Amino acid sequence: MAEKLSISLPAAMKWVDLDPACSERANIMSKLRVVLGDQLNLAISSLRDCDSKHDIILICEVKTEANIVPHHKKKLVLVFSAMRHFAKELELQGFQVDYVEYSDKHNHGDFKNEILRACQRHSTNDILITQPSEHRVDAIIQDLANHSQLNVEIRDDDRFLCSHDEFNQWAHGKQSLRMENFYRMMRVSHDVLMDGTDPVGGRWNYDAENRKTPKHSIDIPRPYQQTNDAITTEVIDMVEQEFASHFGDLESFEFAVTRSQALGVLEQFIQERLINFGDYQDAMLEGEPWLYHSHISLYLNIGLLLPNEVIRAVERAYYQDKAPINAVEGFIRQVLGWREYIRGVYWLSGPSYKQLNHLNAQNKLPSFFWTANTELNCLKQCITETRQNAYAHHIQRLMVLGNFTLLTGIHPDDVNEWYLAVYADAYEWVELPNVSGMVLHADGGRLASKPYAASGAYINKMSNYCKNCRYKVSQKNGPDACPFNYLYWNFMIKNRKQLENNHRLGMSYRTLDKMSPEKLAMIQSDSQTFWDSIDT
Ligand code: FAD
Ligand code: DLZ
Ligand code: SF4
Repeated sequence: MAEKLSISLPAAMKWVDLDPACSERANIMSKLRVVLGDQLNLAISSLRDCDSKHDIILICEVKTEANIVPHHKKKLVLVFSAMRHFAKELELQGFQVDYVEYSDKHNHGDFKNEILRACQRHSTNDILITQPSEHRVDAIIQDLANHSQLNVEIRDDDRFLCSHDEFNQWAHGKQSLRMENFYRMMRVSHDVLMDGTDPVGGRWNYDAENRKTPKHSIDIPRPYQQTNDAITTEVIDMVEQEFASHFGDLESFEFAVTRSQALGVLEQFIQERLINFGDYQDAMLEGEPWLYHSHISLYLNIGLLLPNEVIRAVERAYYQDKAPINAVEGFIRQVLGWREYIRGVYWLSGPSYKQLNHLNAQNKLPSFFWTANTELNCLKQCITETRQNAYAHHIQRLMVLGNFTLLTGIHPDDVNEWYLAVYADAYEWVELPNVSGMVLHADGGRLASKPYAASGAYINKMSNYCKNCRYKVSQKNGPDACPFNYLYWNFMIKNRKQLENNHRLGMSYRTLDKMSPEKLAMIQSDSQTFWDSIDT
């Protein structure tokens, strides 16, 4: 038996019984249905046909997942509390749940050994699981399936609308994968916002109307809040004790932790924010982290909400005249388009995507990304809000934080680690393509046709951050100039070889070519002086 079982069991743990006769008995007896911390939905494929009399549902809190990066404390509370609430809900539905808590003294702290230990506890060799959402955990489950005498059934992850096969079929033979084309295909195949074969309203995309500059006077509703129950309070205490050194503040934990609460977040978004979602989608306002965004990614990504119900609810709101087409289409494009597309690219690209570094970025992440101790007000605001809320909206992540890491050439490993740690919605399948593809251009343009590099003018246009900044956004060079201004041109100079043939950057290179040698020298020396002042 030891020969066949290439997975190593802890010394104290002996495999109970792997002879075929017993396997057969186990088949009749019970299946171990493993539910991971991001699969918290009764409709998940691993729970389909669950036999409440015989089958055991295993949910386990493990060290490896909690410590793979210094996850934000609020993210840990969200995941553990949602897992515990989901286990309770399953029990109320009459299922048998085996829940392993983080501090259980028998807990081995990783999926493989906890699944094996549970098989032993329940005398079964039959395991059933929905495919994990990321390569690392998928490999652990494949390892169990390939190298042992266990019967492991891995079912498709039905928390998404586009299966791996469908995405691969769409991508097959395409030179470049463009989200807009994928999105239109999804609109048609799922019949979302369609008027026969035409898009509702006559246009596929209303993005041009979604770039309003914020005004101070806009009245922003409060985000969803709930009062923590005993389960969440216990988890908060546990996280405070066990993860004291992790990133982020734990004060005012107000996230939803059950499906019904998450549905409440969605409902509140549709009633109060959707109407303005489109107009202010790209806006950034000091002291207003939540704006008119939906704040549902953290629930979609752990299974408390499913994409189809979100899309249909928002589509319904349009037909009930609750929101205009630019808001509804803009929102649906994010969930039906971007989210599914990003996940498709992640799986199509395989684990090696993580190693890509097309622009050969080698710098270390500045330490102020963890402390918010910087004089660049836009970065200070976005990092402070990230520390407080485990949340920043898309433009903050892309055009402030991401833009800075792109312009200063931070190594993709450092940037990916930071994004995976600090946001409550961060899982590798969604974080990695957004960071390495969308922000850092590390994939050479597979995901985005050009790097989202921008000078201070963009940040000034879309936010009010520059008003309270010690730097002057209107100045291009010198000690008081906005660093984004010279860093932008320095980036274009440094990466000329890789970028100058990109037709979307043609205008920038033509402008660069008109600059005097003195101006170019100033850009480079300001950038060097700035970088030398940064603590990494
Ligand atoms: P809204 O603005 O209300 O948008 C609605 C929904 O659309 C989101 O809930 C989300 O599910 C989906 N969505 C929108 N844009 C994207 C996108 N680019 N990729 C995938 N889904 C999208 N999103 C994550 O869920 N997890 C991450 O780890 C993550 N990391 C990111 C890192 C970077 C550098 C960037 C630029 C974006 C990242 N995003 C990530 C995408 C996006 O920023 C968040 O989904 C969004 O800010 C979540 O807030 P919200 O729910 O209020 O979104
Ligand atoms: C994010 C997370 C954390 C922090 N902890 C756990 C855990 O203890 N147990 C668990 O099943 N899942 C956890 N998760 C979510 C997993 O990271 C996620 O399910 C996998 O990464 C999917 O591949
Ligand atoms: Fe950011 Fe530059 Fe504006 Fe300061 S001036 S907030 S550094 S964009």
